[in-house]
Amino acid sequence: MTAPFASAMIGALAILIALASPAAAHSELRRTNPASNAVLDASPAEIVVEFNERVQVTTLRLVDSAGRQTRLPTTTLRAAASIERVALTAPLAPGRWQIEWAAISADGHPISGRAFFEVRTRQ
Ligand SMILES: [Cu+2]
Repeated sequence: MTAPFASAMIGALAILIALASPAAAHSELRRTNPASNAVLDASPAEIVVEFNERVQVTTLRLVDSAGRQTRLPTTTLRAAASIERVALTAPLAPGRWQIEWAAISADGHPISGRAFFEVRTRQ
């Protein structure tokens, strides 16, 4: 094999490998707080979504069991960060809650997800 041919082969291989794994470039959710499926004895003080790299969170909201939505202010839209943390100004009522989030991945793609948790009624 000649040297130019060998380097052309390596180049073609690199392109094939890059094409084979486009989804690997998406940013990924690391955790939420409260964690998905958490059952809490009291309202959380804050809502946190954390990613494996810097993203821009475009939507962050809480949905109660009746479907009422509360939009939370995000700070990573202007300066991308791996963590979005929003302190709650009022305690959450007992019941089932959902965290809905959407973000622009570091590679420019939209990503979104949801996490469910429950605040238990005090005994
Ligand atoms: Cu992507």
